[in-house]
Parts: sequence; structure tokens; C-alpha cells
Amino acid sequence: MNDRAASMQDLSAFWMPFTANRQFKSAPRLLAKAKGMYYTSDDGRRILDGTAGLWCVNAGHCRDEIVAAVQAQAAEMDFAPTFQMGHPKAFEAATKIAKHTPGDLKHIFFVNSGSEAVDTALKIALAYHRARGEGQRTRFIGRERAYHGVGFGGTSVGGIPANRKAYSGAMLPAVDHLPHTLNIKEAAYSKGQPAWGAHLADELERLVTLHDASTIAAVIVEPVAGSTGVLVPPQGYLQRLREICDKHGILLIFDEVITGWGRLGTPFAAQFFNVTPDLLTMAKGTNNAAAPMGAVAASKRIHDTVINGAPAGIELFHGYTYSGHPIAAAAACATIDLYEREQIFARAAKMAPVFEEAIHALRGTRHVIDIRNIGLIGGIELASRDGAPGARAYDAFVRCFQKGVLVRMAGDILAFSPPLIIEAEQIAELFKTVGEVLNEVD
Ligand code: PXG
Repeated sequence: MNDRAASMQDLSAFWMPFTANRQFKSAPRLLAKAKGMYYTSDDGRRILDGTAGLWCVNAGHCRDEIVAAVQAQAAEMDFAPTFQMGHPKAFEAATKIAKHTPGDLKHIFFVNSGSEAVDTALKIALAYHRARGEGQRTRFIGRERAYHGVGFGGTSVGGIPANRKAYSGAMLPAVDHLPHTLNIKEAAYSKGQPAWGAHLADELERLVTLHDASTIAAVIVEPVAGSTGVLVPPQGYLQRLREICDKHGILLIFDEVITGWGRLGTPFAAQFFNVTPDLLTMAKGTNNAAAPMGAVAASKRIHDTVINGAPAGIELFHGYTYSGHPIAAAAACATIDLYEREQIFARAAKMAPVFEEAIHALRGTRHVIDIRNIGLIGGIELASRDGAPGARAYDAFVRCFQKGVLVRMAGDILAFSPPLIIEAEQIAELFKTVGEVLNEVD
């Protein structure tokens, strides 16, 4: 342990998520405060947040209006059940969310995380097919390199080998995967959507032939895959998935946990790509990550079929103690008001070209083999060190933090997803630091 770690409280009790615990605890990186675009580390350094926390603090940190809403709600009513009871903030939050969801996806089911949103969406898909007499549709189609959280459902439809390996004997039984859409040979340094790759959606037809449409409940994809290294959908790809799903009566689920709430300059990626799914998951930016919250937005057809198809009584046997938790709901209301008042999504759209130019200016920098971007999401793929995949990006991440910039890494890809309030000078600072660091790391 380094000196600082030794002088701090005991780090051993917290078994940290998705963390190299032994490595971290021997040289911890701790954040103590946050405001706007910046964190403050526990040793008092200002850290530019290039990742909006974990793709979630879209309006910037500790915004006064959201802080006030959380404080007021905590004092007024800490908790109230939403099982056969209700409280105003949950209804208000759902109504505000539904103003921004695409198409007729205006029915909002509250959960507490992206993982729960995904598992909930999968269950709603099953319930929908069952309610309409097609209960044999139980198969899900995910995609390679997808991240859909860590529930058994999300892990099963996800496509990250490391996340599945230890649990592989206990995945959902009927799942298949589309190929992912990244092809550096064909589409390196694409700005926005690659021109190459729409045909990869036709793989869905192959899976439909293999399994028969009558067994398939839903296809789930992230419109832009974020956490496996920024995989931008090829032009026409999502439209093609939508067409094939419609042709075969298969539901299309967009996992918008990362792309939701303005990341692409529109409320959701569905509006950006002009493709409307049947179910849409969200979390993170829903309440600016001020308290755990996620949600599933369901189309009218799905909602009405499940609700009206049930006998009198509870229609969907699903929910969480904290579904629509008052503090999370109050934070969501304040967050969405703030997004609207400051036109944060339009702001993201305006900054996207500045971000695109700045990230692509790193083309030609040492180690870089591809740069990808869309909206305020960017990825820089590095050549891996021989025999040590991920080590180079990890070193770059640590060095960036030492130099006052927070980035994320996925394998050997550096990922960027700043708060949507980022200014041009901060974009310049972010990528200047990254460029310096890439010249310094082996
Ligand atoms: N779906 C998607 C598309 C996600 O990106 C989840 C579901 C799960 O959300 P919860 O709230 O259960 O964590 C996510 C989460 C990273 C990173 O570094 C990404 C996520 C979470 C943590 C880190 O890229 N995405």
C-alpha cells in the first residue's frame, strides 16, 4: 500500500465492482467532491470528467436544482411503497420521462439500474407474447460485444466473454447472438456512422431461419455499443433490424442506458437514428445519476396487451421495492426540468462536431489504430501490447488521472463520454492530455 492508502480508512471490506481489487487497493484512486465538469480527488487535485462518471452525469455534477430536489424529498418523505400504493413524484417522473421517449413508448416501468431495466424489458417481452397466445416465443437474440448489465438475463444476451465465463453454465437457455458491427479494416476512422456494415443486420434472417421466428421473443441491441469500446451502428443497420423484426413478429428492444438522455443530441438514440423500438431501457442520465434509477419504456401495444390480457388483479408480476423511489423520482423530475430549461440535448448536438474534430485530430498519434465517434461519445482504439491486452489503455487511464483527466478504458480502447455541458476549451484540454499521455506510455 502507498502512504496515502495506509493513512486512510481500511479498504478491505468493500469488495469493489468490476475492479482489480488487489491492484486498486495497493494504489487507490479516490474522488472526494464533484461540481460541474470536474471532480476533486482526495488529495485535492481538480480532475476534468471525460466520462460523466460512468456515462451518467449528463447535466454535470451536483447541479443546484437537482441537489435541492433530493434534499427536499429526503426531508419530506424518504420512502413510500409503489406496490398497491403510490406517491406523486413517481407519477410525475413517469409523465416527464414519457414526454421525451420516442413514438408511442409512453408507459414507464421504474427500476433501479440498467441491469434491472434490461431484465425487466426481457420479462415484459415474454409477458407480451404470452398474453397474445404466443407463449412459445421465449428466445432472445443479443449481439456479440453487447453489454446489458449483470443480471442473468442481461449477462445472457450480452456478448462479453469475460462477463459470462464464470457463470456460463447458468445462462438463460434460449439465447443466440448477432455478430457485432465493428470492422477496423473496412471502417477505421469513420466519423459518425460507418458506411460499411448494414448487411450485418441480415444475420438476423439467418438466426430466424435457424430457430424459427415462432420461438423468438425479442432482439436486444444497444443502438451504439458503449462500454465494449464505442461501436457505432453502420448506416442503415438499425433500420434493417427493425424491418426484419417487424416481418417476423419479433420485438425490438433498444438498450439506451448509455445513449439515452441526450448523449447523441436527441433525447434518445431512437430519435437520432429515426428507428423506434418496441421497448426501450434507460438508467444513468434519467436522473443525472443522483440516485439509483432506471426505467423501461413500453409501446402502447405492449402495455395494452399485457394489461388488458390479464384477468382482474395484478397484471404483471414484477417490480422492485424501490421502483419509483421518491428520492430518485424527485431527482428525475428536477433533472428533466433542467435538461429542458438549458436545452442540454441541443447543446450536445452543437458540441458534437467540435468533439469529433478534436478526437480525430489524434489520428496518427503513437499506438492509435482507430478513432470512432458519434454525438458526445468517442473511442480511441490502441494497438495492444504483445501478450498483454488492455495493459496499454490501463496505463494511459492511470496516467490521464495523474494529469487531471478522467477517461474510461475497455480492453485497449479509451472511451470518452463527457457531461453534455462540456465547453470547447474542455474538449481541447481532454484530448490534449490524452495525446500527451499516448506519447508517454509504452
Ligand atoms: N445496459 C447498458 C447499455 C449499459 O451500458 C447497463 C445496461 C447496466 O447498467 P447498471 O446500472 O446496472 O450498471 C449498462 C451499464 C463502462 C461502464 O465503463 C458501462 C456501464 C456500467 C459501468 C461501466 O463502460 N454500463
